[in-house]
Amino acid sequence: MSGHAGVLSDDAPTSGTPDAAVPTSDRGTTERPVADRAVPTPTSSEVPREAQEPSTQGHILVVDDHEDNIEVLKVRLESWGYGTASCSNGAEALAYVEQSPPDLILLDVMMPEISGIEVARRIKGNTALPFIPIIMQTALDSTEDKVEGLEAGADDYITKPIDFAELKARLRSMLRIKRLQEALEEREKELLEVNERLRFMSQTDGLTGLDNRRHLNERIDEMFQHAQRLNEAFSLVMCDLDKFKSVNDTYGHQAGDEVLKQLARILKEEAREIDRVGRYGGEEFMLLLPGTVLDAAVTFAERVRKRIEAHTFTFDGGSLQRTASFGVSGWPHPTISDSDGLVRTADDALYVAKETGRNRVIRYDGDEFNAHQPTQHGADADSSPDFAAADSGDSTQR
Ligand code: GH3
Ligand code: MG
Ligand code: MG
Repeated sequence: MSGHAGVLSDDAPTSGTPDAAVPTSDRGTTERPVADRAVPTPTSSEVPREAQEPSTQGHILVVDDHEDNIEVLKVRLESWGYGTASCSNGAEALAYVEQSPPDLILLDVMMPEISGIEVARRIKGNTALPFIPIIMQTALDSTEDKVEGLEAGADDYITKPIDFAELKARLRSMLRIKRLQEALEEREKELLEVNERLRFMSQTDGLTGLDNRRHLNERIDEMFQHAQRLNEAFSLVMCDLDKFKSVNDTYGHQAGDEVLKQLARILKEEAREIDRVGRYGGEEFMLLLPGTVLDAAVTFAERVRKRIEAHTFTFDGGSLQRTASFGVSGWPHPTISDSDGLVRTADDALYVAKETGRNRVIRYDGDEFNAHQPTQHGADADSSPDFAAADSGDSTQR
């Protein structure tokens, strides 16, 4: 910073402050516009140092290492209707601002230890703080200070000795900017919230609160790539309620909805935090199990199957029991090279589970699965693919 000795044009204070009390390096604040000061204002002794009366105009923090400068500024600001506070050094100012961010800071450049420029830099660098306009008080001829101050993040400057009419105008202009900035931030916050709500809605199944199909598909791709990158196992479980149509037919759609919600809750409870649980379609659910080998996924599905079998679904006007069928596939597997392959093979396994009697877990490429493949058992190729329609043994219990 450039030297300031004698740079201020108003070295002779008129407020009665003994000259000796004001170092020549940094003084002379506020005294030039004598005419302006003719307006009777409360004397400094009448104004509490931390006048905190709420002000609609704004709360201004005056930072200056000279008590007399602070007093004169505070008296003036309060006479204009602003609330004020003051700090006499940089460290104090930084602590104050973090504690209770003011609406504006009137900041002296020349201060020992932490300069005003450093204070401005730290305040503007603190992203936790709201936008606080900083008006630097600089020496009249110190272009260097002005440039440095503005680069440090100060929003405006005013030269000493301060012209109060100019100060008043600059305060108003800065506070206007602050209000605009706040309105903008508020709008931005609202937009972010709306966006977040929309994102949630676009990814979530409205009935069960689980991931919806679109989100599941995105997650499978991500998780599959992640598994490949780390060469880590990744399994997928498809779960479909058995004979669910008859729930609707017998008890009505609302009862059916309630059953789906309760099933979703069971699946969520059984899954780990890192698993993804979603509703793939009507009464078909998908579970993505990262870091899980096929054997473990089959064990998991079997546990869920038993829990569903033992569960009594309750709804307004009754209760019922239901079973579910499961298809499980896992990567790595020689015939599975992408996420589509993982979904398809789990779906194929689910199909076999339905075909072979429901209320069971079938693993892709396991013995039971292979025993029911058309290529190995030609006759199967002609069997009806619509197992819902080809309903023989209703395995559900009520
Ligand atoms: P399967 O054992 O072969 O799976 O037989 P299913 O009756 O469960 O299967 P199907 O595909 O024949 O019928 C599914 C039923 O699920 C038909 C449809 O009305 C019902 N469903 C799908 N979505 C919803 C929903 O959101 N709420 C309700 N209540 N029912 C639904
Ligand atoms: Mg079903
Ligand atoms: Mg179905």
